[in-house]
Amino acid sequence: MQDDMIVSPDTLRKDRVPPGQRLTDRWPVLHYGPVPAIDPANWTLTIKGLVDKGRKISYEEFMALPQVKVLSDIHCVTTWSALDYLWEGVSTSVVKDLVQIRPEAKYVMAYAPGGFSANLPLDDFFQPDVLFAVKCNGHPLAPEHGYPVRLIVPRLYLWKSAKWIDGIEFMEKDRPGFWESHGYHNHGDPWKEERYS
Ligand SMILES: Nc1nc2c(c(=O)[nH]1)N[C@H]1C(S)=C(S)[C@@H](COP(=O)(O)O)O[C@H]1N2
Ligand SMILES: [Mo]
Repeated sequence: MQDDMIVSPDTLRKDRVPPGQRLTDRWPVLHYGPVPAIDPANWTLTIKGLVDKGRKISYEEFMALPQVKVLSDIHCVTTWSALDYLWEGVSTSVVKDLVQIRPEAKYVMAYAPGGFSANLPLDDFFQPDVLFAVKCNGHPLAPEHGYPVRLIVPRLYLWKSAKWIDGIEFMEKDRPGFWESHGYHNHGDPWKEERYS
């Protein structure tokens, strides 16, 4: 284990597989709509909502930010789980250095092309194992897994981990995202089986 690595706490459980889940050793691909072809030269991360001043970060600026490594498992609500993913990318906590978040902000919405969104309480978004991932297990993300940048929220079902993320919005009031408006649970804790609503 590398000493600069953040270990997601659920990987340290005696039984790492949440209730109702089974292990798979291949990595399924799951999303709504087509895989967008994103040229990093045109990719930006928009930070908006309850911040002092909205920002649009270019890929070059983004890649110059400090990076972290996170070890986590992944759990899809469709009942597959997979263990030991090593993510590399930018910790969500870096956003606090890029913008001043207003104290009223309690939720964040993550956005991706084609109308995708996923909502999260700020407390979940700013856990130390949450990151904007650019690599998985030493390789850049494959297009179908979110290239160039995806969110990874290890402690919640994988639908919160927006692939191809291109924006975040800080909000005072919660609002359902894409899957949450299609019957998925608003929160999505796999250990509590918060699957559907
Ligand atoms: N942009 C986008 N991200 C998304 C989705 C989506 O439809 N669009 N689906 C989510 C769901 S339901 C799952 S299970 C995971 C699957 O990630 P994977 O294809 O890398 O396994 O992506 C999540 N992120
Ligand atoms: Mo999913």
